[in-house]
Amino acid sequence: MSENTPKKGISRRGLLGATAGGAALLGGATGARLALLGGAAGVATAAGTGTATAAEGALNIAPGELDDYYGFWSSGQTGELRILGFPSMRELMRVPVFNRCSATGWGQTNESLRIFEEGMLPETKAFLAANGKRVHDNGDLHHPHMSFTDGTYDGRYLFMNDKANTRVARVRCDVMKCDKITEIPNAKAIHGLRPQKFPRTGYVFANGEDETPMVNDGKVLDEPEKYVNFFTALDGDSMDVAWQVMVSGNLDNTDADYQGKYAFSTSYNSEMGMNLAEMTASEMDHVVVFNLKEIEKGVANGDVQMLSGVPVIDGRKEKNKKYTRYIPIPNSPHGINTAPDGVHVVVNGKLSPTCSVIDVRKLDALFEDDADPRSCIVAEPELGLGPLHTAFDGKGFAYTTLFIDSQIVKWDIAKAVRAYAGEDVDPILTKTDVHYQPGHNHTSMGETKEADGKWLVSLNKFSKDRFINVGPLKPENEQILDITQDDMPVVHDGPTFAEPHDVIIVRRDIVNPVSVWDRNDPMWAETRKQAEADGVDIDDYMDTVIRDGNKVRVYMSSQAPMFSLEKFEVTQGDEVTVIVTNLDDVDDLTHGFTLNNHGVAMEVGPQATSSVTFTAAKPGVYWYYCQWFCHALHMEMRGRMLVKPKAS
Ligand code: K7E
Ligand code: CUA
Repeated sequence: MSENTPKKGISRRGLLGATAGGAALLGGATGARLALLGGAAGVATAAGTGTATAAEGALNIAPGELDDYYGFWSSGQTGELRILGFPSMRELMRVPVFNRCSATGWGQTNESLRIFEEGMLPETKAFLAANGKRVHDNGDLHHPHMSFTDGTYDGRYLFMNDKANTRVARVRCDVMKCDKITEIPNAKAIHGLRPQKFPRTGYVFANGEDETPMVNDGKVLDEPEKYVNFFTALDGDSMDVAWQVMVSGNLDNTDADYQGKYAFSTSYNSEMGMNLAEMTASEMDHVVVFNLKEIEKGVANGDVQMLSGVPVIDGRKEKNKKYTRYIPIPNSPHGINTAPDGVHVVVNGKLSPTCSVIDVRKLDALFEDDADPRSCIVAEPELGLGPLHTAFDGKGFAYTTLFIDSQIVKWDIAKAVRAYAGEDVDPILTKTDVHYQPGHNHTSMGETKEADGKWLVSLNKFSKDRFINVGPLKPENEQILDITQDDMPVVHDGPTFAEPHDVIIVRRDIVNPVSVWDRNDPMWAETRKQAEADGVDIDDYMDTVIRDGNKVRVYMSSQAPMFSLEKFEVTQGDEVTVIVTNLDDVDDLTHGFTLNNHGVAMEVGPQATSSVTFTAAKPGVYWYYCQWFCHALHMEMRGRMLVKPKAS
């Protein structure tokens, strides 16, 4: 890997600017091949960081003014969802999903544990128990996407994947909290995720990235022919797995059409290789096209095998051709993006300098016998080095990230189609340098039929010298480009912590969260049942301690600046559950419950109920306090738990 290390005295910035240096980032033979493939396309043509113009006004949201868009950001290995105001890039909220959150108690409160455990596979429960845990406290959240109705966002839900622990989660947009986490059986490492766009979501499509032996019982390692992979369709309303399709090759990213007929997934390892050399061996990989109507028929007719309780269609290459088609695509394709025109689907070549454009109107014919598997490709423009993801402006232009060139390239879809048909036209309009190594990009409303062509955000994996140094671990850099201008200048840098993969930019009128919880919210329905059994009304003032064997349930309410209980007593060894209802019904009046030296803390939003359970193992007096600044007497909002020593 020595060629990847910049020599002393050569600036990182300068090295990355050069095509060969950029290619070397990928390392070894792959990098060398990229450099060869790149040719002239590798030469940067753009002006650098643009000088801000008209966009400056729109970007500069004055104090007290509101953004035009919600940005829903993934956070990669941090495992949470982030909400930013866009285009100001002000971080508004972090929504814990696959992670353990110290502030809110996510992963610790009974309400959140229930959500984690409801959708968990039995073998995972057993594995966690063997490790003294109830939930995984990490996740790798790559792709947040909103539910659709009729081809555009409908403001109901956000769906997101966990690559680390093979899960799909849902966040309710009314309260911006996670309400479902489904662990996907059979598949391993859910990566690509997209909702069905039409007629509605409907299905949430989720790709399995890591192949495993068909019977994964620890007896097979080096027999690649026994490895399979799974494409999963969840029901977005119930979050149950509706069906799966067994496929050949691995699956990377996915998208759906605007007709409700097809979904598509890229595969960078059609070879089913187990190491880097094997995975990148062939020049052509593929996109798998899933025929939704045929798959639904197959499931209804029982043309499935049941695996872990899920109906699984065999859609492997050369099998039942009615369910899937494999379109050869050069070389290890990564992102796949459906254009707002409802017709074109762009497949990003990654190790190939090209994007392949599918015309969805040609997909029906693709499923006829003996159809040329590439007959649906209508363009394949050479864009530059390392195309990863493409965004759209709704005006016929596409914007592709070039990872190795560190650029966004703007190109004309119609011209690319004409060039592919033999006409002498250049589809490339302009290239803008970004800093550095962009992965995903996204345009305002760009993955819907309401793409508005105003802004593009480029999610850059490296920030290098762009900010003052914070040590060996650098922030990433998210840049905004003004795509209303022909030269699409960079108008904003936004450093960010690990590791936003993807983002959606949603018009703010579509998203309408509440400010105060509804007392009948299902989030604490189970807690309510227990309270009813205990004869406690959790909607009212409460200061009741129920003893039930060695279980103690402490019911209290909070109203700024007081808990209803200034003290309570338990005995060493008791299993204690503290249930708190926040009776304040004012905007922005969140309380918390933190118990000193017990690792216990939870958020209790206005009109919410939260509960937490722990074992009182240490005799003594322990103060609990409110950790959300709620009142001038917030510091005084505290009380004592007495743990009496066990009589021995
Ligand atoms: Cu990072 Cu969408 Cu997981 Cu591309 S993915 S860069
Ligand atoms: Cu209640 Cu601070």
